[in-house]
Amino acid sequence: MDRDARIFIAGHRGLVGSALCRVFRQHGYHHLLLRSRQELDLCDQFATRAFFHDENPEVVILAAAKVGGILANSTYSADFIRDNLMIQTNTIDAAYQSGVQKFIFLGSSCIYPKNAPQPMKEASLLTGSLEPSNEAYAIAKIAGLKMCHAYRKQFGWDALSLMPTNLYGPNDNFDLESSHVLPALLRKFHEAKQYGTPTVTLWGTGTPRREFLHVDDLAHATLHLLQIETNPQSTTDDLFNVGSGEELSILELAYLIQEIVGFTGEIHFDTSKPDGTPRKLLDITKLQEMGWKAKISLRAGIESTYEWFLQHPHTF
Ligand code: GFB
Repeated sequence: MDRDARIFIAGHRGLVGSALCRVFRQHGYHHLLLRSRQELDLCDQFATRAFFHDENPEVVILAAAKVGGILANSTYSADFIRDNLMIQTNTIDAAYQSGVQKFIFLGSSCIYPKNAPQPMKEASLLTGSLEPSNEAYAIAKIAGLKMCHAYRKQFGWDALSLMPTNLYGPNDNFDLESSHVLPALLRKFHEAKQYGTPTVTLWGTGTPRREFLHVDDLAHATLHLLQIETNPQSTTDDLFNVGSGEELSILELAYLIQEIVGFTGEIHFDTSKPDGTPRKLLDITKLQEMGWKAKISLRAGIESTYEWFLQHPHTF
């Protein structure tokens, strides 16, 4: 990919978009087109079309999305399906119509069936029912990747879809109601240590297993795919899992975060809160065979994210 390419990173202030900006700039990609939500509302079809018409990006990475943890997903399912369908439909179509050469759609590992064989291959898509707690979000993401697939098939458009596992890192959401588990536990253990609280309460039973990926590893995977020549005529190679290949239980994650933060009290469980899917490990063979693998260990990633959290107290 040309270092002068005009790259639109949609959602550049979020966890994923900010990592993309960081990593792309490190690699010399300087012509990044960035718009805050106030400057460009991707739910607005006319504003989105006008932006593409005026700015003519060559490459687009769609990292703008309505996202959240298990509770936000199940409580606000209408918001999750509506906003994501609008953002992605407007952006994908406007990008195609304006002549964008390469498009990357970002989804999530929750697109795969709840009971898919583990680790989950790309071929598991649409082979069974989804996990109910995030079905609305998953349906929107499936629609997005299928829309990219259809544009590729009908128009020969070079659109790829990446399905990352549970992400974490700088600029994550640390709000205890709407966040994912990793930032929530960093904050809970940190505040318990700070205020001398004897216990920290985890949601659910602690037994579900999850795979975590530092968001900078996802940004490198995205760059890796953009730098490889892919065949826009191929309709089989347009969906890629992105993960670390390692999983652990939520309780094991809690022990690790507790140690990194230095909390010495007890862990309790609030079993009135949902566990969600029992296991969610991605099969990453496809991307590995193309020469990519994650580099940041979970411990190192949590340590640096905790450092970031301490340096950005205004985020919580
Ligand atoms: O990260 P998380 O919210 O989402 O929760 P999912 C993962 C697991 O951690 C669940 C448990 O079993 C939670 O019950 N958990 C324990 C906690 N303590 C906490 C806590 O304090 N906060 C949170 N949030 N969880 C999401 C999907 O699923 O994963 C999205 O809802 C998306 O659609 C995302 O795909 C990556 O991993 O269950």
